[in-house]
Amino acid sequence: MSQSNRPETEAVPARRKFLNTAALAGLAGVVGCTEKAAPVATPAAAPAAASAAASSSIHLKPGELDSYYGLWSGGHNGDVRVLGMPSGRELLRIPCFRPDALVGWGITNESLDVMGRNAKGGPLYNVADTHHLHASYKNGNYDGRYAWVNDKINSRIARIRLDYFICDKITTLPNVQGFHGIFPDKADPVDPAINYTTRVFCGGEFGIPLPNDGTDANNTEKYRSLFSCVDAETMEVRWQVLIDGNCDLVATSYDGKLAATNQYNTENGVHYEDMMSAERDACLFFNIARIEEAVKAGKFKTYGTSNVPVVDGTHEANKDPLTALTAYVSVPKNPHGVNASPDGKYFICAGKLSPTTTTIELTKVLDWFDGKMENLDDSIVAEVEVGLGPLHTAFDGRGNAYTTLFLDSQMVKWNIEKAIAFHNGDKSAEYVIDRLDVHYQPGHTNATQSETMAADGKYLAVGCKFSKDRFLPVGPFHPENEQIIDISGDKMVLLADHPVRGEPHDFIIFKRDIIKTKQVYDLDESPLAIKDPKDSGVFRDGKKVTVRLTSQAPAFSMREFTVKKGDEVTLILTNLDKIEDLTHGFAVPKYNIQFIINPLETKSVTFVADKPGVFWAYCSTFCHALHLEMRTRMIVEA
Ligand code: CUK
Ligand code: CUA
Ligand code: CA
Repeated sequence: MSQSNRPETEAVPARRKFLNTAALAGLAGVVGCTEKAAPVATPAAAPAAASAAASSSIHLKPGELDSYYGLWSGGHNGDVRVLGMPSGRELLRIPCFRPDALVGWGITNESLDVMGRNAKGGPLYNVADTHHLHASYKNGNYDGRYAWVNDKINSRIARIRLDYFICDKITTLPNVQGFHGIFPDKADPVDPAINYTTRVFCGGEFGIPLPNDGTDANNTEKYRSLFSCVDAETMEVRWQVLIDGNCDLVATSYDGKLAATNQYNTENGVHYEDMMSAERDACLFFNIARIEEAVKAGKFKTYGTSNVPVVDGTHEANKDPLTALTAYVSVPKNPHGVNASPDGKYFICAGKLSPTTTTIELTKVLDWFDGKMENLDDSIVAEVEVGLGPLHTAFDGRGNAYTTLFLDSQMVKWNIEKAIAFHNGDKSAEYVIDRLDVHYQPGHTNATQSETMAADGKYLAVGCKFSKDRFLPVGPFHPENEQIIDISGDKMVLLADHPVRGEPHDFIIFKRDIIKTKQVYDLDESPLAIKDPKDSGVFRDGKKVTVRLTSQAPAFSMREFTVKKGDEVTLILTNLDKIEDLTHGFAVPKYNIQFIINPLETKSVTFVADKPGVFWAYCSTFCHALHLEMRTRMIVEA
């Protein structure tokens, strides 16, 4: 069904018309609407009254615990934020891609082993841009093992261990620039016994010449994007798919058979006008079992110095449905997010430059791959108008979808089956159920358990990209506004605003009982652990010196230790306090050393003792009434 000949529904007034005139007019619409609400935005429709009327309260009494965890991508901080929900209280930041001065991430050897080192031995990069965070699945629900987060700038994927809430591995994707969408699979496409995550899929957004060694830099025809599969356990890149167009976000099916990415640049354009020149782009599906067969059969190439197998997923090579690795379902102009409904039936692409959402039925996509359905686009079961600038969709497990409308600064709640009925010609099907103003310009949204089969439809969080007038002014750079909405009833009710530092994108919210954390370390986690304070000391091997130290409040195992100027010192510290919450720190003036050490944890740092003198290495985390006295002297002899 084309955009123009569709009758308006009552819920979709005429002003929400598709901006399908000229490409530039479309973009003008984007910019114009953003400015519309700036900076003298009209106050929200009585948010205070709304929250007072809310059936559920997000206010927790002192000592009361939240019922959900939230994991948020930390944006340019390159970390992961752990929130209690629905209170929105921030509990922890897990450093991944960038140094962190509290934890000592980027300072300790253990963190540098994860981050990678530059030529001087420091962290490989100091910048990051995390967008998408998703967790491992089992039986269609989160299993509390891992979460993964992307770094768009340097095409890295980090894994978080959800037992210790630490980052334990980072992998750089080869042949890719602008790694954006990320999603773990939920089952194996072939082996039914594997009903849990073993792969993580990664979308490459920016086309580059392959290999990107300067040869074809000006030959834009040769710019390509790849879709990558990373092994959930080893974190090695298993395979990649060469595609036409680009990847943006990623979704996976519950049966493990399909992954998909929305494509806004099927044009392979290098300028935005080119990227928005086509009326329709695509949602590109990957047949996981067939791709892995092709890899096994040796039907792949490699590029440059990478030995990751790359299979051919281009249009040209995949015309026969019975052997195709990929399928390009058409979706209106420059779609954004793609989200899987919790009943496992549909992927929903948000229109972005089109005021529509496109609902694709997965069994029909599989029918096409099996040669049972001729026209691939017949897998589109609904394409309905929802409002201006649809970006991302969440679900309540009751058949409703909640889509952010960036330009309208609204959440729209719509019913999927009614949208399908409307698309099939039942014009009385009122699929839009509710709209709520949010503040302002929402990007990602997610509901409690939304992307699992256990979606429970209690709370919805909305990541608003602009806060404008919602908080005390703090100069030109505004915080963003994460809003919390009660979606348990028919009407959405705004419950709270939370300022956040820029710029988190995606997040997930899940029941607290999914997480089983270890509250103290296991001494054996580190091969370097010093299990007995008597094993402390200074051990010399030429110019290489190992200092072995333990901590037990309120003292370190050595009151002083001596090294010589020019020594390469590796200091290993084990915290032998086993009481929960008894964390010490270790800070050395002038040596750029500071890290924390949790109960029974071991960390090490390596540095050259290039400054002679006395250095009071002190405990930097309040641990005891004698915390200030908890020190040791590092003496560097000239
Ligand atoms: S993108 Cu940020 S609002 Cu990177 Cu998921 Cu849509
Ligand atoms: Cu140990 Cu403060
Ligand atoms: Ca496009």
